[in-house]
Amino acid sequence: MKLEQHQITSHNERLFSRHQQQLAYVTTEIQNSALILQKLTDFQIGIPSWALGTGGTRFGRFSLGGEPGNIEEKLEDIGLLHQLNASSAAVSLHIPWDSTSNVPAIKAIASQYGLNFDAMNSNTFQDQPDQPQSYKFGSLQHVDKAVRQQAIAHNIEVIRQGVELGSKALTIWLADGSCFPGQLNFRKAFQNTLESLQEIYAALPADWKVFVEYKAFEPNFYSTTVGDWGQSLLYANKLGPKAFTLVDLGHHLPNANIEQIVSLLLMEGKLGGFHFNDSKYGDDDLTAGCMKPYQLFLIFNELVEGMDQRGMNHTKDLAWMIDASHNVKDPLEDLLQSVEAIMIAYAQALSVDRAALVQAQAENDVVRCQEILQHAFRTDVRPLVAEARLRAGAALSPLTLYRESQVRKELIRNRGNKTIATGL
Ligand code: PSV
Ligand code: MN
Ligand code: MN
Repeated sequence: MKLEQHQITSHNERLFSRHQQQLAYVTTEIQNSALILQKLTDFQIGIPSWALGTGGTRFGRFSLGGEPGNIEEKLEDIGLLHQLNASSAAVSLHIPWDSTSNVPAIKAIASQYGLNFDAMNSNTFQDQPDQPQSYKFGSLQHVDKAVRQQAIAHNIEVIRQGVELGSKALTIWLADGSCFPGQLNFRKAFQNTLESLQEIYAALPADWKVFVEYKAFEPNFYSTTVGDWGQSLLYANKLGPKAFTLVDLGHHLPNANIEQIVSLLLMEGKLGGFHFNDSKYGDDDLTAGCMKPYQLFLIFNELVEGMDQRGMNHTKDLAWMIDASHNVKDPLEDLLQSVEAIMIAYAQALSVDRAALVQAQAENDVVRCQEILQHAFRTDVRPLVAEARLRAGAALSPLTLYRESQVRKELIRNRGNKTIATGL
């Protein structure tokens, strides 16, 4: 399903005069609004192929209907998102959940919707029906070399598929770890994982990157072998210049200062990518910005400052991605909300009076520092985000248009009521 251009145009016409009033106000409030608009227009974020259906929990799953059953339909859904917000131009695939057996067809659909292929994700946390070795006790860390070899070969195969599609990165998230004290020799597990990663690294094409994603807990509940940013950074440093740390916002212990982690990883040139989501408790994978919007803003504040310091391109030099799961919401609506929240936080961070902050920090004027940040956070930048969409030919209010066009009803009509999309 695709929206007609006239649907977007007439939606925008209806909202236009109100939008203009709001925009006029914010552009007088914010000095660098022209620059922010340019950065927002350039900004694109990857959508994970596993976030397009309702995920469920181990207590059950409630089908929404109209969910994509294959990669072609997933691309169609992301195409729709991109039509609505002009900011979702990439898909991140998960192998073997996504079958890439028909590369020319997949590439043709992607280009029809203006989509590229973001980082490829391997899966060595589940056993596949036809595989000889089991990942029950880990994959790249496993005590048995045959298991490690199988997991290495899988990652290399994922790179191969990614090369065909035009992707430029591999994300490795490992469930490896232990559930009970004594189960694992930590150093051996680390060494085995490092050696395995080295073999995968050696198979990376020259222009590829590998992202080592960390997570503190789950499915293992005593130790995780890539459990925090320190472990991930150790691997990334030992592997070489093509290896980077990937920060998933939901993968930290409670109250971790994620913005500080981001700042230091950037300083080291080892921040490679992001999985945006939000959480109240653990790896909840909720809509970005729904629980801790101030934290999201503070993270972007570090990103903007750190990237500018290093002369990095905000759009190209980091892999921006969403990693979410939906139990009660329509996934497409949720993803529209996430992208909006991320762009709001980005715009707010871009509006921080950086020279004033530097000066206040130098003078140890703590109150002024807080005032500067909170002024940016409390300024309503939503009209700027909407204007960037308007300029890119997308909808002033994507969620409103999604509902008005009855997209979900149409998807259910096309795909049926009892649908399952692969994913977490
Ligand atoms: C599991 O926690 C997880 O959500 C990781 O964040 C990965 O990025 C994702 O699954 C896909 O493997
Ligand atoms: Mn993740
Ligand atoms: Mn996760």
